[in-house]
Amino acid sequence: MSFLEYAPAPESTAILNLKNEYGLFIDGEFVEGSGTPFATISPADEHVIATMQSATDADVDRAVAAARTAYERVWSRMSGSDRGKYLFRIARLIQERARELAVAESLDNGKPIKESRDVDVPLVAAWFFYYAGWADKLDYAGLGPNPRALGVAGQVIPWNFPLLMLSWKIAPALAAGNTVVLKPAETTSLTALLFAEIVQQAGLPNGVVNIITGAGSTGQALVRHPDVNKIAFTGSTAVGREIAKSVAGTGKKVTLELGGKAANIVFDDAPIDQAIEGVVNGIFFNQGHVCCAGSRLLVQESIHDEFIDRLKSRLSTLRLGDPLDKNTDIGAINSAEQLERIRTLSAAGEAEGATRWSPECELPSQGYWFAPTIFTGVSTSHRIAREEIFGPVLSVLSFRTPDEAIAKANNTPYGLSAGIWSDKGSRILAVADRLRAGVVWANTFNRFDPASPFGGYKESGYGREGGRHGLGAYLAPAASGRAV
Ligand code: TAP
Repeated sequence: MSFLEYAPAPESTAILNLKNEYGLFIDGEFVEGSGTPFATISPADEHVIATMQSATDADVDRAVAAARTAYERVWSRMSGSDRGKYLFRIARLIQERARELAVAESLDNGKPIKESRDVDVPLVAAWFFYYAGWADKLDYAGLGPNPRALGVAGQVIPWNFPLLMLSWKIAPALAAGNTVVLKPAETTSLTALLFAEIVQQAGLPNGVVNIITGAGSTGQALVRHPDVNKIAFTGSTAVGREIAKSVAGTGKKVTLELGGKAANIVFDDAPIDQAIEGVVNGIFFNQGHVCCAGSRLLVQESIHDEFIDRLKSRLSTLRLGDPLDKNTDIGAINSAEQLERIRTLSAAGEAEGATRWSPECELPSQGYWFAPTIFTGVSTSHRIAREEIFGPVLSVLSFRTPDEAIAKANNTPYGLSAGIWSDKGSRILAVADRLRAGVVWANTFNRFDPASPFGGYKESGYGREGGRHGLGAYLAPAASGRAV
């Protein structure tokens, strides 16, 4: 058993130059908020990292006004190629500060440093590079010649990929010529504020990017603000539904990226070693705090027992512990609240008769931790097969035929992603065609590229982020009869 004991690694945080208190970032400056400040803590050991400001309705007004002025006076008048230069500058600064951003992200979120260092931060830079290249090519975004920016974009993001979700929101919005007010999640605001420093370093005109921290009520005030033209939200289906209701009839353009319950389907002709790695990556990457996580394993009956035995052996080699240790595979759960949700749903899995298994491991005594867990003998009616757990918990179901696999995979209110493992290209294409999921991976899982649109069906939301489609979400066709 190779689970590591949690041991702080203070030398890894030496690269950080964190402040004790962070302000709101409005109109190019860090300013005080008028709400009650709150602490952001490390989920690995619950120590306070810094104090954040809480934005009230009046602060939201200030931020939206700054974004409006920047839009009218500067950003909408700037050429696309000049906007692109700013985005390239931001992308390069992200690369220069990559180590620091990765350490801060792991500290604040709890994710393993090898993920923030090798996945999150490189993708953040890639997103800015990609959309920087689009800024002077908007005629090719799919909305006809001379498309217009929408104006001020209000953006609300979750805690699972704090910087990456920020880049998915801010990069296309700015490339398309919008200004933004972004609210990060309450438990993971730190790297958004480090990004605000990068915005200053890049010399971006004041008010083009504003970051307001606070609780859900801050997000609500932003979404409801009458001078916001576009809402981009990533988060839970419950809050997404509330947002859809509150903007109905206002003329605001909305994209919603919500939850998921992806099926990872393994056929008996799959390359088994590769599939085991893909299943592990699919559900245990980022502790399973991934909207497109492969949280339901559908394995063909003829290989079920062998596959589960080998999967268990592989899980026994995973290392859980200090997120800042380079050897860690599974870090901390982001918050006490999320830990409770994972525990509740796992208890429901046992109560409903599924068989629970975790490798032996001692969890650190402080912080929020949950051992990687597999449930076998799961049926489609079980809560753990239907509800998003958003944690390191895999529900295993079996199937006999491709038709049965497709029916089970589609038997969910969500439709964000799916995975297929098979040696036969024709089978992969035939099955992919019948899966109701926005993204289907073949013989891989959790791969992201800024050029590829991402988004879901059904309760997973609507609109696409990434690629040309993601740019189109921040544009409107040229007004007819008007020279633009
Ligand atoms: P939520 O509770 O929905 O929170 C998301 C964001 O919305 C946070 O910044 C939150 O602020 C804010 N918020 C809360 N209530 C609000 C309201 N009434 N109006 C406006 N904003 C509000 O989700 P979460 O727990 O942070 O994230 C987990 C969920 O996000 C999962 O369901 C996951 O599947 C989904 N997710 C989806 C995707 C994609 S791309 N589809 C990607 C990542 C995550 P506070 O943090 O202060 O509560």
